[in-house]
Amino acid sequence: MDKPSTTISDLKKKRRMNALISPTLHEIKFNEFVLFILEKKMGTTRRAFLMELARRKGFRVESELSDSVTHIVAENNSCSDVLEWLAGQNVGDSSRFELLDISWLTECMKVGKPVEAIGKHQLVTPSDCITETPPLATKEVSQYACKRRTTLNNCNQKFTDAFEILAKNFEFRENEGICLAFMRAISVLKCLPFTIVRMRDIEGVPWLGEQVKSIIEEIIEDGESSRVKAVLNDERYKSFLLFTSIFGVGLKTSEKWYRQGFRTLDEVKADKSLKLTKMQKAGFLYHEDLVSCVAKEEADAVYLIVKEAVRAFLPEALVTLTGGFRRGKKIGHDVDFLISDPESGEDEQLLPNVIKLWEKQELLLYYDLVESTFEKTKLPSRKVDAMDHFQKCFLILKLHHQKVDSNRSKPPPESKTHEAKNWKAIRVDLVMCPIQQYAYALLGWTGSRQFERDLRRYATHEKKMMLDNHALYDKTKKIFLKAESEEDIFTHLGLDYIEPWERNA
Ligand code: DCT
Ligand code: MG
Repeated sequence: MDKPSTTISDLKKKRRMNALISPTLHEIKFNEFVLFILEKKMGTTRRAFLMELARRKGFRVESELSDSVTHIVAENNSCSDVLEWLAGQNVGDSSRFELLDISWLTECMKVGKPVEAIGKHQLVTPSDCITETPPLATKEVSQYACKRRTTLNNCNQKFTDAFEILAKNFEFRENEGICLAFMRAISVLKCLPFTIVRMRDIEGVPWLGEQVKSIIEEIIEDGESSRVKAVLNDERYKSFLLFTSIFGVGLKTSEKWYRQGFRTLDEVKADKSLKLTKMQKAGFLYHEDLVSCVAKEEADAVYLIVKEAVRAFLPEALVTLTGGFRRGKKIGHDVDFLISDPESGEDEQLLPNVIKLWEKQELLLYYDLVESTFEKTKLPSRKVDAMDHFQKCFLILKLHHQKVDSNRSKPPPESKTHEAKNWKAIRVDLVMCPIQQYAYALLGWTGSRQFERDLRRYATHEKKMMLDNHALYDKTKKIFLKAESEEDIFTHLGLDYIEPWERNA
């Protein structure tokens, strides 16, 4: 029998759908994104729902694949699926579109604004991540992160995300050994220029033990790891994740609160008998801002504020953005700066002066000034994770929206009716170092942590040298090696120079 022609109920459904799809008048808040949501493998109803939701949140969403579309969002489609579909759409050069997975849109909807599209959100084109045969003999992958080039283009995010969760869980259980094993696996997987699709691909890759391999195998076969799933449901893991998200709360405090029976932040907040440190009080007060990551645009705005304040006292001072942002990251949990003055050499008064200035300008929400304990003759620390001895200040700064790039500076919509909060709290680290130590401090504060750990391990085990954020000591010659630039330090160590954006190990 033929399929019956369109019924009344079909027509009604279609009308309902059209009503949903046709753009209702919502204010467009994020002009830099023009979205198109792919119906293929998603279905009309879900697509209509998502389009409406995104429009309500202030996104511009096109019903048709018009010339203005910048981002295509797809669900359950691989990059090749989308490219194949685009090929049939007669849209010319399809490389102008950013192809994103639905997980990106979901995250945007959660926070009510665009989040940065990172590796896991991107439908990576096959040319970026080769899936056929590994292009390099994996035996050539060094055991040292400082001998590998690791950009932000992570072809194995599916695996590294899983291991990040497992590593964190062992960190929460204070099992450093297994935690480090997972961190090393994450680090080495991030440098592979191909996506692992079969176990043969990782033959000879260092740091992938039996445990790690069995998890990789499970993810290849089932798309997920049962161990990761169990951790995500684990009560201790969930509570520790919440507690440690508070600035000033580490493992010790989390353990204490967990033992006291707390499981949520509201439960902690409700207990008025708890003694919180000054840092934790600030942590709770600005929690919402501090957990919403710092965007590059915000980091750039903070840079201008820091530079202006520093130069008010030391006009010749060097102010350098370090940490993840120097490695090219588009988001971070804080903004790190290294300050040095070629003129005065050392100026212990600079940070106190900057603090006073910001207090006067009402920009300072919290600060902790740590005095220098640096001694020029001291040998570099043997500890891989030792803190350095420079004078530094950990602070929370008030960043006014108007200081950030105009697109992002729009206050949230409720500001029209309420007294608006027109700023965001941002975690900032300032480190002051003598100019002679500048190259070492810069290398140390640029990270990543795993890169730094391996630089020190390499210096110790391969070169009989000792490296930290202040100096490099040659144990055979019994001399400190001077360096004017990071390149000098790599040369002293006999390493090829690795650019900051290749240190995302
Ligand atoms: N660092 C280090 N050892 C530590 C702490 C920090 O080598 N124990 C270095 C590495 C990175 C740099 O200092 C800045 O530290 P973070 O801000 O914690 O790291 P990040 O890479 O900037 O990451 P995020 O984007 O989360 O701020
Ligand atoms: Mg940082």
